[in-house]
Amino acid sequence: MAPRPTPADKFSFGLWTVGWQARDPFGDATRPELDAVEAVHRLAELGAYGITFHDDDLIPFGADAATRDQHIARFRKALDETGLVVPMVTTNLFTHPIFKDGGFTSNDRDVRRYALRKVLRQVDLAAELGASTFVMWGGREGSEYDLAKDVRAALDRYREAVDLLTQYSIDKGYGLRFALEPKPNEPRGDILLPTIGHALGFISQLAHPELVGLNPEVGHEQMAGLNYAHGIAQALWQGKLFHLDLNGQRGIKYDQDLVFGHGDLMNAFALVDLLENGGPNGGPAYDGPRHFDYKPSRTEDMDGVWASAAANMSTYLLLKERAAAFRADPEVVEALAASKVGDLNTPTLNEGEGYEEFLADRSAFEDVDVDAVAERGFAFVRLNQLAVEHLLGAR
Ligand code: 3MF
Ligand code: MG
Ligand code: MG
Repeated sequence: MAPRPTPADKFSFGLWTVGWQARDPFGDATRPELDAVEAVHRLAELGAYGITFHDDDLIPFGADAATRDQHIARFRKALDETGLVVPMVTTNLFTHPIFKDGGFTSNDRDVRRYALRKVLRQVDLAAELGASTFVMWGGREGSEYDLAKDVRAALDRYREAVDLLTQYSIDKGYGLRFALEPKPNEPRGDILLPTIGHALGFISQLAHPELVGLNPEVGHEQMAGLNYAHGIAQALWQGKLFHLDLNGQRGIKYDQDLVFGHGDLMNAFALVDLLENGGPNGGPAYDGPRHFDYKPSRTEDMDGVWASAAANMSTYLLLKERAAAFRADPEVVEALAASKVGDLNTPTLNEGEGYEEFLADRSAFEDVDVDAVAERGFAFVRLNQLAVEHLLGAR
């Protein structure tokens, strides 16, 4: 039996996920429009705790002030009725044709100024709804043609935008944290800040790096052939895992946005183990929302939409259960020790040891029996097979 989620599990969904009508570059919508109020109620019934949205998901682009207020009021009412919260908010700088060459980094200065104003308005709404994280996915910030984009100038403009936003949040007392979402390509041929590593490097150049972190997405890293669990581990190590987008992806191809776990299941297992058991003393390493950014496949009707939303949560909970069983299994404990996994926490140098003492230690180099040490096996395969057996419910 799949476990049932509760708000304590902190599952959240983008309004654009269950609301996706399944229009793709080759085909029309296969599903009707979904009212935001219904999305809030259905997600709450399924056991989610939060909902997130782009401005244009809730309020049609270009709506006048009165229409905008109405949409926000209806949404707020639904939140109040259900207890669902809005932990994260984001801006759409990719759908409208004005953003065809990007928002913050368009070659057209008028577009850049417009984009920044659109985001500032959404920052106000984020604060109004009590969000703590503001995500920025620069889907159109990039190019198809190398000579058409001065990447260094584009990064200057990107920084200028992020610096303005952090200053605005500080001055207004909003207390928001900004999370950049890397993606290598799609819809642009090449997107700026393509991976977790690029985004971390960019953050170090900002005026308020402490307020800017990451919102890494499973599929986006895997589209670049990268290991998502490793990327998340580095983001955690640098104190930059502000939020995350969970979904599934099968290899290096277009952004599939499958249900979480419906891609690389072993990596999803390692990820959940890291998030839930990778903290100090074996507790959670991350306590933010478990946010799903997936697309109910184009083949699904509305029942399939809600079944797929539930599938994300139950897959996560099943993996959490399996990871707990894995950690509690004495044979796993023994295998982890045999593989010296915990030994990596021991500093390489002795306490107080500098390079002089180190160079004087013959046992570290001159007296090492290199052949004997090289013969030691690590038994990683045995450990991984135990993980597979737990994942398959054989233990
Ligand atoms: C695209 C995405 C985006 C971002 C969203 C949040 C439409 O591949 O992942 O979803 O997650 O814009 O900022
Ligand atoms: Mg995606
Ligand atoms: Mg995403």
